[in-house]
Amino acid sequence: MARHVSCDDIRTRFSHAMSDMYRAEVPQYGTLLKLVADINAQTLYHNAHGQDALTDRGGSELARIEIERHGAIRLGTASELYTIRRVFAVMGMFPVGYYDLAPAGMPVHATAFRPVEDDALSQNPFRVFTSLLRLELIEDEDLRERAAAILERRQIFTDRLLTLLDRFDAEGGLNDEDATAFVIEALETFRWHSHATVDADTYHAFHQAHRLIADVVCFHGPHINHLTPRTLDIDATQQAMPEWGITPKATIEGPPRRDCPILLRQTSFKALEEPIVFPAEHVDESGGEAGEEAGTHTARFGEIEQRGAALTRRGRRLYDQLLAASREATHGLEGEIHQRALAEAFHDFPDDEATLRRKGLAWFDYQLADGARVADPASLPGERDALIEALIEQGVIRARPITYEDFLPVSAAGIFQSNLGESSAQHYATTDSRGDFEAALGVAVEDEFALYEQRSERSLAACLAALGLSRV
Ligand code: OOG
Ligand code: NI
Repeated sequence: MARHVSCDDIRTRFSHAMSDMYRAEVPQYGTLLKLVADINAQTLYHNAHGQDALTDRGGSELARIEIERHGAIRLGTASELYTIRRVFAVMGMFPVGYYDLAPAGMPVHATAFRPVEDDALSQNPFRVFTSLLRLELIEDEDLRERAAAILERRQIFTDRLLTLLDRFDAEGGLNDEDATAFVIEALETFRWHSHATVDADTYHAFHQAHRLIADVVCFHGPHINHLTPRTLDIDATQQAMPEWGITPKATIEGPPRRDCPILLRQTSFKALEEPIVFPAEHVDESGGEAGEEAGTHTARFGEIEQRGAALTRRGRRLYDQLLAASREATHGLEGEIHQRALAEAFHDFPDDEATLRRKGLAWFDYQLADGARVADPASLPGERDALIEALIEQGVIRARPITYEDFLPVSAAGIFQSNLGESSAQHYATTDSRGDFEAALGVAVEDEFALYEQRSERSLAACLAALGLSRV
């Protein structure tokens, strides 16, 4: 039997193919890639510390920056979500985290498909924020039923892709020829379709209920709506965007600029108004397309992100608290003034690595320093935390923040909103719908905190074992 291509390789082939497709479809994305590459090169040149932090994990973090992207799609039905999970599994991407956007006025809930193992993440941490429309939140019963019927009729996966998924599940992998076919077929699901599947009146009725509903229901498939490169300096990138002919949204989502970056900071540029074609409302006698109507749709946009340290549950609680408390102080502010007010509001969030580690606010990865040896094992403290501190102090092990690989619901809502229009947020009664989401998905989503904890623990255990100190 022919050898299987690794899931990591299929993911990389796919993310390159997707990037090429998106660049061809949305030329501004190509401009954004050049700008980010430019800023990253400058940042590395001017900031030896940045380079040090990125090269530390065997250079992997630096290598991955250039290919690192995340994208987003919006699905319409439970069965689409179920099948997309199988598609991503072929690429070594698994659902991590649950994001309920209803409290932020978006009728969707979501997960992020991404690699979870250290090796896979360092090869290519490609992620796709995948949301599912919550039809039950459409108040108008008639509209709700029409949406369900339209979605029921569409097939967003090619037959050949479905066959390849069965083969992957049966044989545990795909050979080279099948992997190539898989990338081509899977890409079809993410492609833009300029022909709407419904007439203009139907489109406008959904659009009126919520712009997101029109975007999900009225097209042949869940077009990729952005692909986001990772910048090492989001403030500089945001500032340079206008010179490159790109207009960013007014504020950067997420935590403020800090010495020790945490979580995720994001900004986007406005969605494009793109020409679309509505099919004829009534096909004329001759069956011709005389009634086709032209229109426009705004869905696809550009985004950049800067990633920092993953926070522990305690760190995340503090972040959520400070962000909520900052609302009043930052309300209505934009740009630098907004950043300054936000930084002020985050004054109580420690901003050095040692304190973040000692207070258990962020996750760290532990590595033995080159040629590390414990001079006098008997003198080391017995208690685990004290032992770790002593080993770090003696330069035997080094602790580095683990990069945050996930998303932030408040920021995601901000990104959705800036692209759908501020007026898009509606008030939805909040019900616990995680169970529904997981039932549709066919599995429970992985807990991101548990994943970070395992990675941290594994790296620490490996250090202690190598030093012969595993007894603690
Ligand atoms: C997804 C928006 C969320 C992010 O980076 O937080 C997102 C969407 O608009 O479909 O991509
Ligand atoms: Ni995004």
